[in-house]
Amino acid sequence: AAAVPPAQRGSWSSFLKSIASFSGDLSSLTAPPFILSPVSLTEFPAYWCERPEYFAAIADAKPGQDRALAVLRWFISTLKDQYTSRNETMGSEKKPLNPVLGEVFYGSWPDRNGRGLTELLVEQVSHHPPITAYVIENKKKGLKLVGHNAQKTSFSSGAIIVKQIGHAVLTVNETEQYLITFPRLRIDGLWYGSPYIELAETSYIIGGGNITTIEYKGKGYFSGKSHSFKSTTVPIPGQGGAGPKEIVIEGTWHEHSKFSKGGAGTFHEVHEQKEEVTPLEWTSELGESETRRLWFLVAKGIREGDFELASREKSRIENEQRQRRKDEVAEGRTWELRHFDHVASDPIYEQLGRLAKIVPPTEDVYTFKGNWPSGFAALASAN
Ligand code: 0T9
Repeated sequence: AAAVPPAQRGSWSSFLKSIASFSGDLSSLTAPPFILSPVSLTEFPAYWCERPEYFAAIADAKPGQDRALAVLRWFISTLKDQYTSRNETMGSEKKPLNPVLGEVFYGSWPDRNGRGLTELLVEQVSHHPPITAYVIENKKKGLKLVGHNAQKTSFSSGAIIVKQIGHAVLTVNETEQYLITFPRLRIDGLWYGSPYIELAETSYIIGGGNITTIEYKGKGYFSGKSHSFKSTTVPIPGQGGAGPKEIVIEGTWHEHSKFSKGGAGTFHEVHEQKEEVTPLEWTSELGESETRRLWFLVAKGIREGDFELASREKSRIENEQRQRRKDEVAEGRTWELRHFDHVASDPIYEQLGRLAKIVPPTEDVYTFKGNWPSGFAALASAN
């Protein structure tokens, strides 16, 4: 196990044993320090918008096939950041901080070249199991993405298999809706202490008169390359307009993809320039549960190798949470979500999902209350 520091070999192998004999919520297992990331999962939805020009381009595309491809291009443009960026910045995939209930993250990307201000709001809506809900909005372009993510993990021949639960709905001009589902993950390289993600199986983008099915494969399949995908876009029967019946795109999601049917040339080239989110500045309005404020000392401990500080602070946060839950029970209260309402089923998911026979046929949903913190209004007027 080359990447494991000698002093942590014992704890890494017991961590691996506990994963192997465990399925469900991995986030609560204690891992050795070298594999810890100082970033909480509530920051992950920012990956949807690190290339904001592709998000904005959805609004500029012609409704129909052009727009379906613009949605696909934006989606593909996020995958490198979503699934390989920890390897690039920290040397391998790392275990993110496990968000507490009510943890929030707010941020934005500035309006540049007329693309509009992009705003992000994230809330941890469940702790056990971890569920993260988010909204991304570009008001100028009339774009709004609302989604939630959870994971079901299992262990199979040395790898962690992560089934993503949840979905996102992108609304264009308050009328056109696209249902987006997420791929399955396989986390390999565990034995050597250098985990990395490969994507597998299928995810969908359904809406605007088209269905796009994206298949993911690793080394030794379609093209022999890691991080390969093949997408097929077809008109929804009775809803499609003019244009090719079927558009097929093939390539790798972290580098280059091209049309192999219904078009020609490059579809997408992942460039190096990405823009990290600018967090809203800490204010008393955002409160103690703002992720970077909440985890500040834990993150500092992890970054600086002061694991005593990290684990002391982590225990403090966890104990405080346990106490809150006890108090709620004692006082007959339940935790209220700040920005979302939990609804047992989602008619948009059901209606669009049916068109591609996706499973499960229904899912719950977190609808946004529309209450952006006032800090965003200042940003919007500065733009
Ligand atoms: C949604 C993304 C998700 C979250 C992370 C599986 C994982 C938690 C969920 C699916 C984002 O849009 C995309 C990227 C990475 C995913 C994480 C990778 C990961 O390892 C963790 C899990 C919970 C672990 O921390 C497993 C233990 C760890 C030691 C392996 C590195």
